[in-house]
Amino acid sequence: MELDLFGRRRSQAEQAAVSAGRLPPGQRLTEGWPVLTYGSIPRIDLKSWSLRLIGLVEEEVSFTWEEFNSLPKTTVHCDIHCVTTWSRLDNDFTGVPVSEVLSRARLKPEAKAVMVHSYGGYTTNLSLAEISGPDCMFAFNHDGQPLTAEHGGPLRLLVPSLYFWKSAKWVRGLEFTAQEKPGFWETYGYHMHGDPWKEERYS
Ligand SMILES: Nc1nc2c(c(=O)[nH]1)N[C@H]1C(S)=C(S)[C@@H](COP(=O)(O)O)O[C@H]1N2
Ligand SMILES: [Mo]
Repeated sequence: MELDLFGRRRSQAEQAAVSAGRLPPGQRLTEGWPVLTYGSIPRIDLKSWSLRLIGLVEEEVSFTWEEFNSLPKTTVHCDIHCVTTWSRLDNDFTGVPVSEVLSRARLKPEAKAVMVHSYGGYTTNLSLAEISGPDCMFAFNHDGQPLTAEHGGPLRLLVPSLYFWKSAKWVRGLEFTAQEKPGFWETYGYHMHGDPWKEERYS
């Protein structure tokens, strides 16, 4: 039986995840799927739902729910890591790649960063390079089922390479900016970047 950094025993599954190089430092495997939300779940009406691209764009872009659903979709298989130390392996998220959405906007050349806005007021910041990653998507489905409201349905952002607070639930828009400004948790000391393999938890 192996011990983790804190002298706790690891389960066989957790030890296998460590050996496979899939459990970042300081993380534990979780069963199920915890819900982490600051505040309450926003009420969202699909008839008035939109996803908007604003800020440093030549023209603002807005998708209705029907328009958004007609975009090309893909599935990403990934592990997710919450800064509160739980990790969940082998998730299948289905949705629209961020690259598909960005290709429908004309960004100004000064655009280098993104503030992600959610229904309910949550925000989080990312560099444009980070959110353009090939595994980043706007997800509707998890493991073949529509995302429940508590997990961000009808639509959430997925940025699997960073701590999960960057994967904004109930996403409603991307605001392009020249400089990266701190979002909600980043204002309270969470790291601006948030790479779990570098343990970029707080700054
Ligand atoms: N809109 C919104 N998105 C959010 C949050 C939130 O409070 N509001 N919490 C973040 C945090 S800290 C985590 S770990 C994940 C949790 O997603 P889950 O509840 O589906 O596990 O959502 C992230 N996205
Ligand atoms: Mo989190």
